[in-house]
Amino acid sequence: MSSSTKRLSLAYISFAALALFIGALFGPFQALDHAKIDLYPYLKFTERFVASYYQGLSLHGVLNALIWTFSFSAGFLLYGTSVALKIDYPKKWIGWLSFILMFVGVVLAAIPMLANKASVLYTFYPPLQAHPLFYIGLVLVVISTWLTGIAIASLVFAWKKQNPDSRTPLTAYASLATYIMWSIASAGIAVEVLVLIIPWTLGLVDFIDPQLSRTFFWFTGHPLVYFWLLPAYVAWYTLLPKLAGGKLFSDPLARVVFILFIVMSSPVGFHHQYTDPGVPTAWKTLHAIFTFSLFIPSMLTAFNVIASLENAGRKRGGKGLFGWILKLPWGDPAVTAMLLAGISFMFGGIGGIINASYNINLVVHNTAFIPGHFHLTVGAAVTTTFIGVTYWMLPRLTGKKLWAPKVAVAQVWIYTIGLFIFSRGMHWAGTMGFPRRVPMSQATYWLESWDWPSYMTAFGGVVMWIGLMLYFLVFVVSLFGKRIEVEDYEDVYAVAISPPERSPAYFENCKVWILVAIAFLIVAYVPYLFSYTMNAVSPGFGSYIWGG
Ligand code: HAS
Ligand code: CU1
Repeated sequence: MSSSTKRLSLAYISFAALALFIGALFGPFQALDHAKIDLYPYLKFTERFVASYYQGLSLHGVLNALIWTFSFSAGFLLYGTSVALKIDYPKKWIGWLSFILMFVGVVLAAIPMLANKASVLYTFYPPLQAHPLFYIGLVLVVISTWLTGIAIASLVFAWKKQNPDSRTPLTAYASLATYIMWSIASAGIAVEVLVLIIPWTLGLVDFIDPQLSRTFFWFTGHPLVYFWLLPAYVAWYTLLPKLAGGKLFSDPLARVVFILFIVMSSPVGFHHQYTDPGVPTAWKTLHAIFTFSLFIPSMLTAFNVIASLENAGRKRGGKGLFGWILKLPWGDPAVTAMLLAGISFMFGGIGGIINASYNINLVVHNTAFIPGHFHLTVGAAVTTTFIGVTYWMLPRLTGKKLWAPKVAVAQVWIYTIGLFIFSRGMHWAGTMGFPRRVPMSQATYWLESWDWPSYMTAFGGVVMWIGLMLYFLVFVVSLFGKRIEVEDYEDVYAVAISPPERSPAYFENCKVWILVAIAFLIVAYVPYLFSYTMNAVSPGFGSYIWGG
């Protein structure tokens, strides 16, 4: 593997970690605010940097939820695919162009955010309006993800040319599936930003349709969470069983999961809009049903990955119903991170079922329950896995030994324990009506029953931050560590008990799955969008187009 390939992946994961570092600085501010402790005034370094709750929350959301995840996935999946296929990038310039676009996009978006001109949160719901640079920056970031998808596809197709009759190795297969899913899903946000928002912020049109914007946003916004999750699944399926000392239970079943995500990730956006006016109940119900079908690939993953871990634990001498769990290599920071990520996701997934239930959603929507849910999912399942992947990948990219693996193990535990306390507080408060997206230190109302959960949220949030800071410490010190020998194309991935050859040949044909995905999207959105633009409820788009 050329050193340029490794440099690209190292650039991506370092940039990701930097985004996480800056974004996470605001975490304790948010968490403490929930206990009515407002530290934002202390951040007013200059006249221009007017720190506010919403500015902090926007930086936190954009940098952690979008940039850390996108940039890390690119670095991990490009490298992972290249190792799995044992070939170098055929088109390196695409990878580098993609990185440059990501970098420039983040800088452009950061300028208005730091100037408090884009405090619109990571969901940027109109009619909240940010400076145009913010949206233009995000467009570049999304284009960068598409280019990464092209780079991965070009790797896979180059390999396929040489191996026309073989099954694509699972890591490469799943990485490509991740980017295919995302390329289809991101069409919604492309329409929202390019057609609706940018012309409006540039003053070319003087209206915006909030309802329609939200629909396009959530068209992408739900599959977005799988764009965060699937790279973590790649690690759970292909790295974790091997690192734990066992085999993957079933390779074909893993492929089924990624196919289901291509097909079903997108037609579900209305589960974020159950309470919105203007979307008929029938459409919300349809999306609720589709959402429930989306549990299947994650339940299959739980089954497949836990069966693989059991295989590993028993090989290591584990006995009894649960004894094998203790025998897993808990001293390896990469393994511990992924195990704790998986355990977190069991709870995060249960929360997802609650959110997705149309009627119960009315209890939790817009409450702290939702950030409780997404810190268990993107904050734990995804982030902790990426942290574990860093501990595995960093020495391979740099040729330097990982510094202090014991500190790394402690880091993962501290972060997870903090996150559990934080998230328990958020869920608990949420069920008692504690609002989300509200600076509670400024609120003129407070229920006594919120006291304890908000202390838990504040305390847990600070512990999480300490855990993350240890991650950056291990990361940075490792860059200056002792040189070690690394093999370029060593066999790092798990062998499967049920091998890839058992999967049917049509699993290899991504065109079919893309078409099925588009068909589902047409059913889920086109009739609704047609009738909505004819009879828009919020003034704007429909009346403008149709003159009604
Ligand atoms: Fe969600 C809101 C429904 C998964 C993230 N979600 C959000 C928001 C975010 C988010 C960020 O239906 C807030 C957006 C905003 O700002 O408004 N979510 C779901 C459902 C799932 C789900 C049905 N969410 C995720 C994932 C996320 C994420 C993944 C990020 C990565 N979510 C919702 C709904 C809302 C929502 C509504 C809107 C709420 C509202 O009212 O606003 C499902 O995909 C979950 C399926 C998961 C499972 C769990 C399987 C368990 C596994 C673990 C195996 C264990 C292992 C470890 C391997 C069924 C795979 C073993 C270890 C040993 C030691 C043995
Ligand atoms: Cu969702």
